Amino acid sequence: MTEPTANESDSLRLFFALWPDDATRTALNRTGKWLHQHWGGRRMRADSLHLTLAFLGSTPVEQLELLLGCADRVQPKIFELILEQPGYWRHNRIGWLGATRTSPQYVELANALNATLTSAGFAVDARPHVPHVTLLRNTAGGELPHCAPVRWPINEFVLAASRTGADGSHYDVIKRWALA
Ligand code: 2AM
Repeated sequence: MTEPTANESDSLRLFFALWPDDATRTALNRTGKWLHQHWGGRRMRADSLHLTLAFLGSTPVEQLELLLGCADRVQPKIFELILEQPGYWRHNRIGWLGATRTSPQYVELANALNATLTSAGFAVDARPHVPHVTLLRNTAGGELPHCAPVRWPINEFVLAASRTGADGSHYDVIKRWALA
């Protein structure tokens, strides 16, 4: 397990996510470059690309063990995620790549994680979950172009912590869970 860096108040900004393998990261980054040509804005660094499954936000480090125990109880199966739908949110100026159809295994994984976290007393984001990989920030968006699908073999999920640096957010993977 990677030692996370806690801030002064000993809390971490945490989220569970799908973390791309090298080939998927390259494909997502290529789509980010292409979408940037259409919509402008600021591209996410390749090393920061991910898909959030459950967002916890600021969490006291003493709750980390409880959190890891929650994830240990989730037993998802390997599946493939196909991302082919670009999208844009006006309220936060994010340009993203998502899925028009998510597999039942994806829904099971996201639901199981959110359910076990909620039952342990963690306050997860309660808004409807839109599976997406953020590719652009501060973008004007525009027409939705057709996009080459990115096929992502999912064989693990991770717990990650975010820190804010001068050049944007940085993410540290704290622990990985292999899918069966
Ligand atoms: P975003 O890329 O759409 O901003 C780390 O910040 C990750 O958590 C990012 O994937 C981010 O999504 C997501 N995130 C940040 N705030 C969130 C919130 N309130 N609810 C759900 N996800 C959030």
